[in-house]
Amino acid sequence: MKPKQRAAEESPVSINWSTGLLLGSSVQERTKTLGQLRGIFYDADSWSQMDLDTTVYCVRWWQPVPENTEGGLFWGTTTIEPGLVGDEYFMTHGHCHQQRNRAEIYSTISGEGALLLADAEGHTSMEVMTAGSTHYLRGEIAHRVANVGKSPLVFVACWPSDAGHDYETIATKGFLARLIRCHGVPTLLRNDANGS
Ligand code: PAN
Ligand code: ZN
Repeated sequence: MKPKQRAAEESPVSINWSTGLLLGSSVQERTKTLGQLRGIFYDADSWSQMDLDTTVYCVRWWQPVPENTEGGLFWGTTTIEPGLVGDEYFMTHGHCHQQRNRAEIYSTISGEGALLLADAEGHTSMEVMTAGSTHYLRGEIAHRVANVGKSPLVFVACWPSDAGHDYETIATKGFLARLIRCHGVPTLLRNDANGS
């Protein structure tokens, strides 16, 4: 008898809830270095003087169904290292979903962070991320996460497999505010405000 072929969604994947580590042969991994985040941080001078091979964050994710499958789900863990570029915290690139009606849920495993959310006009708000905090990201909202603590920030995410990632829109019509360390405190500062 022929052994039963395993569908992708049947290959075992496990998560360590203490560390957020996602394990399994089908788990994919993507690391983003400072060099790959050119143009994302406000203080380009400070950015250019840093070691551009420094890892800012790593995403490990599971795609149990092919990308763009309607009705499917993806699941991933993001780990953002602590650090600053000038006064701006290490953060993810940020994106909105190609399909603007595809929402997402984030839940924090460990660390201290800030979830930055921007509407279509770029108006930006912030939600505090701390162990256990769970966040519903409406489909049309651009999102990025900053690590404002001294240890890695780890969070899990679940999003529809046909959401798609749009990294272009935020480059032109993105977040109107950035998260900076001001007197040691994470502070949301409008891009057109003075000083950082
Ligand atoms: C997350 C993000 C992850 C990395 O899984 O993709 O945190 O951020 P960037 O994609 O902005 O580099 C998610 O929001 N998925 O939709
Ligand atoms: Zn997303």
